[in-house]
Amino acid sequence: MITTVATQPIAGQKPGTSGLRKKTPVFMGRHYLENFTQAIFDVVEAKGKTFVLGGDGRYFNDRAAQVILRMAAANGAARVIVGQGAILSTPAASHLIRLNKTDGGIIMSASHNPGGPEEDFGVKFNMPNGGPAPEHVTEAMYQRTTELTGYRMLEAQDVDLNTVGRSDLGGMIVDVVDPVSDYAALMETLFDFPALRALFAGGFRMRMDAMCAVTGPYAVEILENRLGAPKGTVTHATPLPDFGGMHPDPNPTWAHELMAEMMGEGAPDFGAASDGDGDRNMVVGRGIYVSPSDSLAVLAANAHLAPGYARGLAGVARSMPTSAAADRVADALGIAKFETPTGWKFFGNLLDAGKVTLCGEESFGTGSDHVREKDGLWAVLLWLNILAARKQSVAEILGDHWATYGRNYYSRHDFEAITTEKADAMMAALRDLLPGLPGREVEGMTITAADDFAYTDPVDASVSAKQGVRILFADGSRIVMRLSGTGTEGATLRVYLERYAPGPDGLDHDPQQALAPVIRAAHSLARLEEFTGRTTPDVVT
Ligand code: VG1
Ligand code: CO
Repeated sequence: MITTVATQPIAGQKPGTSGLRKKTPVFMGRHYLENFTQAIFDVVEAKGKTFVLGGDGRYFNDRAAQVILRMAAANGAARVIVGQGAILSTPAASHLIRLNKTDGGIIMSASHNPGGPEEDFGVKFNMPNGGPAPEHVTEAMYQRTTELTGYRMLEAQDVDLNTVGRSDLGGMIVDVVDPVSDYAALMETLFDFPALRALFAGGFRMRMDAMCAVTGPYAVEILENRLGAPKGTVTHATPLPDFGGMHPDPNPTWAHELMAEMMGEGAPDFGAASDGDGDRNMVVGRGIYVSPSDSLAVLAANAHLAPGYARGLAGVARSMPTSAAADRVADALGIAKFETPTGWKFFGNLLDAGKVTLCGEESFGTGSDHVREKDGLWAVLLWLNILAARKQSVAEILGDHWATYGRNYYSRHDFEAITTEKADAMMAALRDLLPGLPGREVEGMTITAADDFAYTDPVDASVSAKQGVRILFADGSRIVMRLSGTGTEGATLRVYLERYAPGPDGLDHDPQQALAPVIRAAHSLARLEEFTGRTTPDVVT
C-alpha cells in the first residue's frame, strides 16, 4: 500500500560540493532522509524511471537503502539496480548507471568523512551520464525541500539485498547485482592485465590500504584475485560501518599507517590508499610521497602506455586549486587544458563533450572518461600499468618528470572546525583586500593578480562565481583560499600553496621548506591568526 506521509520542510537540506552531508543522527532524524529523497524523486520525475542505488557501507547505509527503495516504488519508478548488501563504490555506481543506461542513481556516502552513529552520512544524486548532479539540479532539489508537504512511501517488508537476483517491490523491479564484477570487467578493458600479472609474478610488491572502506572488495578481487598480488596485499579490506574507527581520507595525515610502511625499512615498491566511497586515491612510492597534483601530471604524461589510452588524450582538466603541473604536460603534448571549480560535477560536461580524457583534483581525486566520477582504484591501476611499462621506480619516474617539466611545489593546509562566523569574516576581509593587491610586495614576491575565481562552463555557458580566492605572484607562485563544502562541523579553511621551480637545480627540496615564503604570505595577507586564532594546520597534504 502506498501512502503519502505528511511532512514539513526541514531547513538546511542544501547539497554542498558533493551531495547532502550531515551528522548521522541528523540524517536518521524524523523525515530527514525521506524529505530529501522525495525532493530528488520530484525533481527527476521518478515515474517509470530506472535508477542505480548503492553506498559505501557506512552506518545507516543498509537502513537508508530500504527507505529509498520503498520510496522509489511509491514514486512509480520502474526498476532499481542495487549493489549486493547495498554496497557500491562511487565509481562503480557511476559505471553501472552508464552501463545500464539508467536515468541516474543515488549514492549513499559521506565519502572521506568518518562514519558511525555519531559521524557523517550523505546522499547524492548522479545523472544519466553517471556524474554528480550539476548545480542547477541540486539547487532545484534544495528548493523542493523547502516546500514539501508530504512524501510517498510504500508499506512493505525489507527487500533481501544480500542475495543477487531479481525481486518485486510493489510493482517495481529490484535487481540486486554483484558490486564488483562489472567494474572489474571495465578495468580489464583499460589496462594491460597480462603485463600487471607479470609484474606481480616478478616479485613486485605493493600495499593497498582500503581503510576499512568500500574499496576493499574491489581491490582484493582485482589486485589479489585477478592480478596475482600476494594475499594480504590489501589491508583493512573489509568495509565496516564505522570504518573501524579510521578516518577514511587517504592523505598523509589519516593514512599514517601506509605512510609509515612506505617510508620505513623494507618498504614495498608501491603503496596506495583510498577513501570511504572509493573515489579518492593516495599514491606513495618507496620512500617518496606523490602529491595528487603531481600524480595527475605524471598520469597525463604517461597514460598512452595503458591500452585504454593508447590513442592519446583529448585534453586534461584540473580543479582551480590543483597545481599547474598538469598544464605543463598538456602544453607539451599540444592538447587542451581546462581549469574548473572544486568538485567533480564540473568535469562532467567536458568529459561528455569529449574535450578532456583525464581530470584531477589536488584532493586525491583522479579519473578519466571511463566513468563520470573520480576513481581511486583506476588511478592505482594506471600507475601500476605505467610502472610495468617503464620498468622504473616511482622515485625515478617523478625525478624524470620534474627534470622534464620543472616542479610545482605544492601543499594544502587545512584548518578544521573553525567557527563559521570567524571563517566567514576572514574570507570577507580577504575578498575586500583583493582589488588593492596587484603590485604589492609580500615576502619578497610581487603580487600580479588577485581575484575570486569564477567559471563559465565552456559547454553550457553556466556561470559559477565565488569559487575561491586566488593570489598570483610574478614568480609563478600562488595562494588559493576557500572554505570546504563537504564538512559537517563548523568551517574548514583550505589554504592551497604553490611555487614553481623550473630546474635543473632546486628540484628536490622539502615542499614545506620550498613553500615557506608562500605560507608566510598566506598567513599575513589573510590575517589568519587574528581572525581564527589558528597558527598551525590540522591536515597537511
Ligand atoms: C572536497 C575536495 C574536492 C572534492 C570533494 C568531494 O571538497 O576539496 O576536491 O571534489 O571534497 O570529494 P571541499 O568542498 O570540502 O573542499 V569526496 O571523495 O568527499 O566525494
Ligand atoms: Co570520496
